[in-house]
Amino acid sequence: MKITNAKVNVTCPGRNFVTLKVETDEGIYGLGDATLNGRELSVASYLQDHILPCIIGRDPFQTEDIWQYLYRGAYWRRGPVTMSAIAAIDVALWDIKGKALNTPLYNLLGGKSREGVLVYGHANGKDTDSALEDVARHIDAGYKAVRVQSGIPGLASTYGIAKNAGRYEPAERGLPSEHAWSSELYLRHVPTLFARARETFGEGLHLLHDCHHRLTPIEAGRLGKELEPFHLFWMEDPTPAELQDGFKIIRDHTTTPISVGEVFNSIWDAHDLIRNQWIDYLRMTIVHGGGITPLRKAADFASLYHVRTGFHGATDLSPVTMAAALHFDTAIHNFGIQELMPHTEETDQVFPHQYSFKDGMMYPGDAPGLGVALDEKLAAKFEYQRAYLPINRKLDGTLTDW
Ligand code: GCO
Ligand code: MG
Repeated sequence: MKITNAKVNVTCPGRNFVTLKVETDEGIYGLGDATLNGRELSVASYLQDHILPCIIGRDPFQTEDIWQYLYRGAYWRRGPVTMSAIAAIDVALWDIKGKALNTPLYNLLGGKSREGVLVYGHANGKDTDSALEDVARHIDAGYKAVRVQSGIPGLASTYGIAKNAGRYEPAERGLPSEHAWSSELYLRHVPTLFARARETFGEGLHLLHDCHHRLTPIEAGRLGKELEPFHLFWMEDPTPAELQDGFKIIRDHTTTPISVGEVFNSIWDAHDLIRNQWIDYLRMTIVHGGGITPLRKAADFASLYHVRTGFHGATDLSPVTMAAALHFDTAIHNFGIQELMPHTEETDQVFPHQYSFKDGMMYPGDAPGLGVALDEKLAAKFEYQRAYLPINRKLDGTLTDW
């Protein structure tokens, strides 16, 4: 089999997505997600202008060699643009493999290790009461694990809270909006939110929280310690992770489990975190981590150190990545949990898919390959819209991590 053509699709059914379609001489095609929130067109260009010409004529079954060719052959390694582009090709080739062998992707990754994939949903609200109402709605919808974020008294807006009641989507049209931040106010509030959540819903529900890279390691140690009585499933992205040693400080102070890695794009971003057992869950996902080929190795490495996966699954991860993640989650031994932020109806129509949700679990479906398609005619109706993630400033105006 030979790759005959590869083309990039950019569409905006409610938010932007970049999708790669790789075609072969046997009429089988594969899809890969190349979406990088707020920087979408750079990945489209990396693919179209630089690497797609290099894969035409190659055997799509050679996923390992093609991955090494794109990674080592670039000379300039790593980075979110490069790795998302490589991931799109890698995932499309695994999709082709599954279709050619007439078997779902999970069978190529070890077969089923479990029947369903535990997912967590996002509950949020402008204050504790409304966040808890949203938790109750999630329980009614079947969720067994819920991330809880609420507005912080004294701050006008913050990460994770839907502007108008309903769906939370962090990317916004126009230039980046600004949030205000105070670690002091945040640290005062969050333990009270989780005290109420446990008191209201009991021990049966998994509770998660995302700090979104805002604390220093010692502040995160304090938060983790104060959250211990409420038994969180995890505390996510407590501190920016460029300095991996920072996590030792957090670990030294708390038994609250830690997840990190949605912005990672290489195992080298997590190498020290994993081998020192400073984290419990790795969130680096298939699209931003370079594809299925390297993620399989990363998950195996993590398993040696009791680290499980907890793949990023926000709305900017397209249905193609969601499908790939669900096959992966189904197959590997050290799966932890999968994030689910449901897409808009338009997005689901542009990407018809086999995966499904029932009683707090997701299922990849049994179609060959990924089990997801792209309706190119419909996609063409939704033109790309420039959009950005917000930025964040401390109360005195200093720019800080969002
Ligand atoms: C999460 C994330 C997202 C990100 C978004 C950035 O845990 O789901 O933090 O909401 O902010 O995916 O592109
Ligand atoms: Mg996050």
